[in-house]
Amino acid sequence: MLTCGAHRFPLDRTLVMGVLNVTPDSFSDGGRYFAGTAALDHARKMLDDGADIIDIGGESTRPGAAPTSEREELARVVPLIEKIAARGVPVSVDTRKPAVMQAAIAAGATMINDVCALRAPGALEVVAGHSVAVCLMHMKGEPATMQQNVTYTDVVADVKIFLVERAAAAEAAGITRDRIVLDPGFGFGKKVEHNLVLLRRLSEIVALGFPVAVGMSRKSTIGALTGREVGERVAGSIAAALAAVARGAKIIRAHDVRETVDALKVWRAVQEG
Ligand code: 7PJ
Repeated sequence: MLTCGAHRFPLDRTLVMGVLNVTPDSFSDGGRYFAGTAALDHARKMLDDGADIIDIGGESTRPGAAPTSEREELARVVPLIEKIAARGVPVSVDTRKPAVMQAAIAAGATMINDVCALRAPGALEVVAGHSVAVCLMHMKGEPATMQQNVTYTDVVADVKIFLVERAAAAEAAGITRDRIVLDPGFGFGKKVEHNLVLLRRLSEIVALGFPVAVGMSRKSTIGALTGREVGERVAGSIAAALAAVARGAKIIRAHDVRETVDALKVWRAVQEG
């Protein structure tokens, strides 16, 4: 069972988290949902397509991205969270900043998706003070430089040690287990070979005992394996998602919700048959 505020997910099937970027510079859909009602329309479409959670991000964390000010990030995400959460939809906010977490929760977000795993001073306390869920993600380094000189002796061991430590920190701060999700952070300070090993051995992360989320949708590893540009990576992304589900992933973070939901329906029917 995953508790996201008033929303409770039994986790008897894989959840799909639809990505809604409201940034001018996100790698896969930067600028597209930045103006007018476009973001809201896209959220509505993802919900029609079967998304369980809408993940709203106002800061690009792509390799080399420039940082976004707190003020700017708040202006991008808060009005949107209010509108979407008001419909009773589970909303996650993709942020590293405690002040944005706080404002997002006040606006109705019921999940905090933090690529820094609540390492910013004050972040643990903000989440602990509410009944929201949190996704703790592994990242090696900082977005600006994370893809430079990446080395690991055992990437799976490093990710596991980090996630265990962050989950313990979260629990020590008062965040109950039913609110914690772990994510190995595909592409965050990882080369293609690291991402592949992490995916191949994802069961080891699942064995830590928390629901595992994965986000490989449209990422450069998919591009490297298929030779496709960002907009042509749906099939590759779905193959990666199914490989993750086969190893026990419970949440798939995806841009192409309709295709991902269809693939999961077929997958589930086969498993249950
Ligand atoms: C991830 C994320 C991921 C989680 C991004 C993109 C790049 N959050 N935020 N996991 N990636 N939990 O939009 O593909 O892999 S930003």
